[in-house]
Amino acid sequence: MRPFDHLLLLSTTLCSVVGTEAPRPRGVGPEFSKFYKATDSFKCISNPSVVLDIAQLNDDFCDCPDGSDEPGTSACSYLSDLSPTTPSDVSINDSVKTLALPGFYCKNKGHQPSYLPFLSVNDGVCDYDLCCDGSDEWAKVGGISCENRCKELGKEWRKNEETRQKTLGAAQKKRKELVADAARRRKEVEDRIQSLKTQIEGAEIKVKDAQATMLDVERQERGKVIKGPSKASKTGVLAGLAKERIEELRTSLADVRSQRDSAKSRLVELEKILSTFKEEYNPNFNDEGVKRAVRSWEEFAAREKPWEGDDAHDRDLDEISKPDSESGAINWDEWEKPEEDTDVDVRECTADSLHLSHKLTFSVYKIEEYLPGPVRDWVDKRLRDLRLLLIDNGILAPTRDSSDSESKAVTDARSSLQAAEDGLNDNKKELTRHEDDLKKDYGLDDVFRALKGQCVSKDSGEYTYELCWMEQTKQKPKKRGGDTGMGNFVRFDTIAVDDEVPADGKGLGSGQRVVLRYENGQHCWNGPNRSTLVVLACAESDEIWKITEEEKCVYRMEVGTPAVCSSSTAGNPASNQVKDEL
Ligand code: MAN
Repeated sequence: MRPFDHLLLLSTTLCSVVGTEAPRPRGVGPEFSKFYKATDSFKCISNPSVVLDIAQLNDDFCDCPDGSDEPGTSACSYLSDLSPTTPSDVSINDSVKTLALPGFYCKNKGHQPSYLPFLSVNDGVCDYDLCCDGSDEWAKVGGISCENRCKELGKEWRKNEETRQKTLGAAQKKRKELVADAARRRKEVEDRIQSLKTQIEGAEIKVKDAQATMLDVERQERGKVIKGPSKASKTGVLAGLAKERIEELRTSLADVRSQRDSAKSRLVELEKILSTFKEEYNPNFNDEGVKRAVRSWEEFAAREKPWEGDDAHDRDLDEISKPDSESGAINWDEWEKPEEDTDVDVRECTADSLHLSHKLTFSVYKIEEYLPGPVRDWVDKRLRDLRLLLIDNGILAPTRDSSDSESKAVTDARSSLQAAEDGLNDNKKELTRHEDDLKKDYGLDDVFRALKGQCVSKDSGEYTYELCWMEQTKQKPKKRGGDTGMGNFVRFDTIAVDDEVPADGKGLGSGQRVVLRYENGQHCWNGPNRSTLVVLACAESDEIWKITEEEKCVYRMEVGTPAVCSSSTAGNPASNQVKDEL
């Protein structure tokens, strides 16, 4: 416990009274002086029916069931609800045995007044942390004498207090900035929601329009008359034929080359045989046939140069023999792909498309050519409408593209519709995300909205630990290996703590503290999913003070942050902010 901390309030409210009060019995604090005004008798505070002689006050014998007759001794220090009933209690119905006084009152002039537990009164120990004036050892038990150290301790305390107040001031200022930042962010989300709602309205209209266009284009498409392959599709057909032809030639070339190569090796071999024959035959034998053969060979050898390959030509042949997809010489796909269908002249609508038995051309419509432009357009439109009407009523079969593939107009309409629907869905998803975000608990005054996603880390042992506000906690090995998730933020909570605060102020202190619970982290071998309890205390800046693994894979971080430096609204999980911080 930090000495004096809980007495700050007491000191401010009592100091003014102290000067005007009549002398009080030893150990009585100013707020209880009213019970000790009588000069001849004393009524126990919680049991006023018990009236004692004034001499029984502070006589080191516990007479009152609530111990109020011994404010300056330890005689009643044993009292509690569980204390056995004493002979003096017997007559009292419902006697209150809980101590009526908070402890032995130390005036601590020059410092802060304080109450010391009765058990420490005259125990032979100077309790300077609570009783700097040494008044607790007034009986000088064992010859002990506690000097008054209030001047020195009070000075030190005031100095520290000043620093703490400054730090607290700075921390509270930072919190205000965080709250303002959080409000800005909330406003941004709210504004975004508004604009998304407008965007969604627009996107819905776009989708409707795209749907209507799609239906219309499809309908128009059904009503289209095909008059045979267009110029563009003729190119495609030609490209297909050319591709086939080239493939044939390429295969033949490869065959011819392999035949040539085999003939070449046979020729080389035969030339070798003949030249050996010429070297080795016996000219002294008068064999006319042999001589003729040698002569012919000599003539052949003189006339024909030995076979020499042409490497460059062969390389060219290699290149030509490669498929076009590999050599990139011609991109057949580009040529074969049908280009945009040109619209079709209804006047040349054939009987095929009308499902009539005879091949009949409506060349009669060419009469329009004699009409003026606007009239011709009007007639054209009427003809189209008539055709659609016939199709819609099942009188005429809808026209199919000869390849049965979708026309560019339909593809375009379909992609526009898809794009409009995608845009609408994206907007809706984003809207839901922002609306959910606004409903989310970001702590008192929404303050953690400003910190969301920011991370703080600290080295501890073989790991660096990381805390990302409202997101996740991680354990990162310093040497090698991946990060380990120690939990994802789930909610705020509060817990009671009772810790010493070190001289640097980086500790939780005592009281209710806001905590962030991070759960469902990486699974622990032979254990639970990792989780982290992040306990917060007020500090000037975000800092992880301490990390412990309380049990296997259950971690606790003690963290300082300005976000919890003041309190106002009650009821919010994060509203139990620190009142006795710093
Ligand atoms: C790792 C770390 C430790 C944890 C063990 C459990 O070494 O995450 O914190 O205790 O795994 O196996």
